[in-house]
Amino acid sequence: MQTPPVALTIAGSEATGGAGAQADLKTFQQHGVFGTIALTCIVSFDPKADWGHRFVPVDPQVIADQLEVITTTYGPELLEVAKIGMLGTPATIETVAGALRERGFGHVVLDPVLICKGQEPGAALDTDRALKAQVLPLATFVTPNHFETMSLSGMDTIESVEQLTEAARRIHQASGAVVLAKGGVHLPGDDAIDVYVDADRTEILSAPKIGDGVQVAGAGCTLAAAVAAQLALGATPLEAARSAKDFVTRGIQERLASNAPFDVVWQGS
Ligand code: PXL
Repeated sequence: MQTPPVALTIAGSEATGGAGAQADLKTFQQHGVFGTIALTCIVSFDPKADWGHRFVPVDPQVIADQLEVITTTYGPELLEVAKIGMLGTPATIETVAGALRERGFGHVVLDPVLICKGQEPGAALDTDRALKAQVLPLATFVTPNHFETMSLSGMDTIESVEQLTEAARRIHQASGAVVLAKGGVHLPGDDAIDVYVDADRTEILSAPKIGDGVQVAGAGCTLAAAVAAQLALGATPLEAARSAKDFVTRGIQERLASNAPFDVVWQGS
């Protein structure tokens, strides 16, 4: 009998396997964590239209059903980490927030995917607002990218490590969650900088930028899933952040090329 920790991802399918629930599940498996998925939506890039997102939400009742059976199958002694990826609609957010309030999790790792190309801008704004109001307060660990960090902190520009740090502190103060704000390729310099903030400390995580401006899909999903997996294995939040940064850096170094205009992270190294 195996007794690995179990983790849940509440995320969308990205058919090509680069991002979303597919990246999460592969990341969990690579860490020796047993993965479960409550699927929120199905994204199919459109190769005939610039690889834009074709987006189909899963019926909220079907999302509630998946969460019901997962949390009934695995009690809190086995499953205490939930990772949240793309939710996509206000109705989905309502359903997921309700389920999270009903069945508490020790750790809720939120990758606050704010904008999905191919969605109506009006709908996306509603979705952003609902995510901030209903899901962010339930998160214990949040991993915003550069754009999401500006949106969640209310800062108009983030062009330096100091500004990224200030933004991460603001998000921590407003939400209470541990924050890992990702500068990625958006800050100047040779390094990809992420800023970690919890109640006691601020830490700058740094790794050399990889490739020559190459776009890599799935890095954000993989990072948050690796944080979730490490927490499930008993790491502290700071240990989880450091380890996840290393994991995603390796995954980007060993990425796959494809016919899409972006490469994809390889979790299997
Ligand atoms: O990387 C963000 C993301 C998350 N989840 C799904 C996606 C994407 C980006 O394409 O398709 C399902």
